[in-house]
Amino acid sequence: MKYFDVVSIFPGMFEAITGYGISKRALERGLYDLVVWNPRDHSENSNKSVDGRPYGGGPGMVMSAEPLSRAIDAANRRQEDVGVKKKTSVYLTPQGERLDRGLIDELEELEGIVLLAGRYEGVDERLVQSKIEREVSIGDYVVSGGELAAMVLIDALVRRIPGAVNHKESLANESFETIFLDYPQYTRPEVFESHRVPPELMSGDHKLIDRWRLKESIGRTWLKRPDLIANINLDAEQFALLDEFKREKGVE
Ligand code: 6GU
Repeated sequence: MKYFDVVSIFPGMFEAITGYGISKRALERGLYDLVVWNPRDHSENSNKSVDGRPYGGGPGMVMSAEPLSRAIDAANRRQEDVGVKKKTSVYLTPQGERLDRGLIDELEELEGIVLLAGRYEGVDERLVQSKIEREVSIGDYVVSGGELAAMVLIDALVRRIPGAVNHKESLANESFETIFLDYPQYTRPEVFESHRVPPELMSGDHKLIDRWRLKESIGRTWLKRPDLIANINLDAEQFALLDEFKREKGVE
């Protein structure tokens, strides 16, 4: 069981993961739990405000430390109540460490994560200093709040929980869970706009199919992600498959 507690002023956004697909089914199967804490419920002023104008001036608003602090405390308390031993607190921000497979590997070791999804120009720095252990970004671009980033992180972790993904093989086979990109997929019909399904896939010869798929995986990685290939030491078989791919495609 994994425990996610998210602090966000838009709890409804998380229905995107609790309400659909693999992450919905994993929740129903009791493989993880997700609670969203709204700082607005922890605001003590009459307008239930959760933000203020930035000291020093400038555009936009800043999320106030106090309601966020109380919401994070409630989130941490619930993690304690359910008996979470290894946990961390993550603030989703473009200033954070880039999310990649290595970071997902690290976070996978934990039983609980408290996630803070910021909005506006950010959150009061004193709150980050006092309540946040790590800062994480999903890439070098800006989205309008931490919610989407938090959901990316949660989904990437949930699909690694044993039992979350139906086909046992599909996890380990996926791009980035292996070193190469995925091979191309085809389904009916056999001919679409005069393009046939590759004959290897229609052969029924599973050794031939596996070899073709590995060749396509290596070839596509070389074509689409030369940066990844540069960091892989191809063995003799892989090198030969890449060579075959290049010759077939008439490249290089
Ligand atoms: Cl974590 N938050 C926001 N608002 N934008 C981002 C991001 C996070 N990571 C990349 N862009």
